[in-house]
Amino acid sequence: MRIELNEVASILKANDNYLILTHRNPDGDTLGSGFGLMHALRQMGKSAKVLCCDEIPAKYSYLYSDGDVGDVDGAYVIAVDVADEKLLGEGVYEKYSGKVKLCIDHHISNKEYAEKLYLRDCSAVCEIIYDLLVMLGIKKDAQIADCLYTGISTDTGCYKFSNVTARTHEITAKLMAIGANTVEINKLMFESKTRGYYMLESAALSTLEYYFDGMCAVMTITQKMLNDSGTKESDCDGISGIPRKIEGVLVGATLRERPDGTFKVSLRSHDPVDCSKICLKLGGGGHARAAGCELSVENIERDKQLLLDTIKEELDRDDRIYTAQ
Ligand SMILES: [Mn+2]
Repeated sequence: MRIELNEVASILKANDNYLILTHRNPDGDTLGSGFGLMHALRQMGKSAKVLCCDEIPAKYSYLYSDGDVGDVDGAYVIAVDVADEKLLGEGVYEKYSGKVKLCIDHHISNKEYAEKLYLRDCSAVCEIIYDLLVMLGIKKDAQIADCLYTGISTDTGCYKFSNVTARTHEITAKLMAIGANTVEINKLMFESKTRGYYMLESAALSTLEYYFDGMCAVMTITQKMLNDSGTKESDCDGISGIPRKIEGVLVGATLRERPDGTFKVSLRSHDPVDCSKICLKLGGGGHARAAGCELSVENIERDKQLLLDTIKEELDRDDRIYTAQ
């Protein structure tokens, strides 16, 4: 059931003993909104913890302290930035499937799996958490400001993506005034990559293929490339944005091989190509300009062709796409 933000505030006031779930391969928004909400709930005198199926990458360590992460028995379960229950990931999904009471999300593709859902199409869940904290009268300290700034800056590609609105900047101005360490966070999130990352990027760039008069670019990252470069998933933030940056490309796809041989597909597009529509047809989801889905292991060539056909359908859908060239 969809609810309004004031109902979310009432729920948070009425209950206690919270467990906040993030999505697997956690990013700045799911962690920033999770820990931001956790700090706020504690300020309200409630107990709260965050649970993630994967290890939290070290670069996010400033968001929390020891003891903030873990499972809680009999908790009121909240999911943040999780569009589909399956994205809770191994272990957490099995345990909490059908048990999420409240979901706060900004993915238009949200599967409505939670008992109650607050959904708003905005740049980051952290924007919603900001409004929620204002409504709850929470004193926003520098720690909370760091959490929310992390989510907003990472989900907007440091304010470069089309999901940025005037409101995004207004909230950010408030977070800066409260004391968010924007310079330090920007350096950690955007201006610092491992040596392995650049080895991986170089290998990945050599795989670029172009389709449909150069309107689609496909980049492939294999397990071998990941192993040779010694990179972890969390070192590769932003790599999926590369194909879309190429001149003339309207939709960029990055295919990343998992250890089991399946491929994770990340799509990025320019207006008016809708990645969410393409990925929904293939069992995934996301936003209009950034979405994802999976390719099975049995027949990668067949599945890749299906992906290309689905992209082509979306490119053909709208005359503006061709006349814009
Ligand atoms: Mn997000």
